[in-house]
Amino acid sequence: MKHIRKPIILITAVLLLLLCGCSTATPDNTADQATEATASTTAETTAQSSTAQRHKVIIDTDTGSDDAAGMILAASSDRLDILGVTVLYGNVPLHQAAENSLQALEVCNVNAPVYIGADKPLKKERKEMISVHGADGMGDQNLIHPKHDEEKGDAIDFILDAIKSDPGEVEIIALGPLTNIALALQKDPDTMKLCKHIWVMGTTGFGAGNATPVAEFNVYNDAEAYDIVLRSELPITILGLDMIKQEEARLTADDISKMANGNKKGVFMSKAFTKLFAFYQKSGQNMMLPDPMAVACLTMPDMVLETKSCYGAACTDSDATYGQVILYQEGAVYEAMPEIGSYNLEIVTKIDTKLFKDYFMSVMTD
Ligand SMILES: [Ca+2]
Repeated sequence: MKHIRKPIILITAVLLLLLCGCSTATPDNTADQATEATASTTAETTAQSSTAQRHKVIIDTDTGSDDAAGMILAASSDRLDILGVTVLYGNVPLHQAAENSLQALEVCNVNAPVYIGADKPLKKERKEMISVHGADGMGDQNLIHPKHDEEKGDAIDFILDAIKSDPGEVEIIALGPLTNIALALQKDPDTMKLCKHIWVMGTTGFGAGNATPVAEFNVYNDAEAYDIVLRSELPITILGLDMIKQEEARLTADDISKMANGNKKGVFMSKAFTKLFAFYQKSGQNMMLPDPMAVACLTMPDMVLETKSCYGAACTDSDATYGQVILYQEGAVYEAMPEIGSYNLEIVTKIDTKLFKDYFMSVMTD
């Protein structure tokens, strides 16, 4: 029976992915093409197309230094409109994460509201850990005291209101645990169905973990939240650790020194990376840039050379595998493949690492 079922699963998956517009690294292609087909003049087509290419995003983040660098890429890009930033626990205490976000925005002269979200995982007890980014998440350099304050409102309400007021247009870039997004899904699943796309830095990809041998830090912080988001059927693209670990994509001592002599953003980040870079150097490694690479999937889409459709499930019920995300790849043969019917995520499987690094450095130095 399984040999008969597989083509049906594949056809269903392809149809679903086409409907969701998430079969490639640039998920709004389908929407763009549809928009262009209805335009009556070339001028209208061009205008609509360039508008469609700007992503309206909410950045959901646990702002430590690499999140801040990702926000700087986002705030420096003419491809994105940042509607707001929602913070949650993870790297640093909540209000510190908000302040770090305001710092990153201020360095780019971008004013976007910053909202406070979840202070703990859905079910798991939260353990305070010493951040590898420094106690303040930004290298303990006393960098900037931002002019603006965090907003009074709640992050979950902000996410839902933003999606409600622009249905089908708002995308979320998730750079921390997925607790805020899971809470929004629990509070108002119908509104969340109108979220255009979720871009996620998380999971091990097809490689090893960093929280445990099988789990990546963001998933390990709240695997229950990942489970809810993966089951939501929202279009999701995930960038995993395997892509980020590639040597050519890492920051070297030479890069840090170029940033220190670069522009305002480079000087700021070279200082903010002090503790994180030292942490890597202690074990003789260059520094990974997880959150900047996740943001660059939108701001430098040419860097994404390949994605694969997968069915992903987060492990929530075992100490040993807690936070592992099991990925069933489209086209692979699994003797005990569950009857999934569709693939629920796209995962990035090939990055032009040189293009990414050149792009990152150009934002910090040009
Ligand atoms: Ca993060």
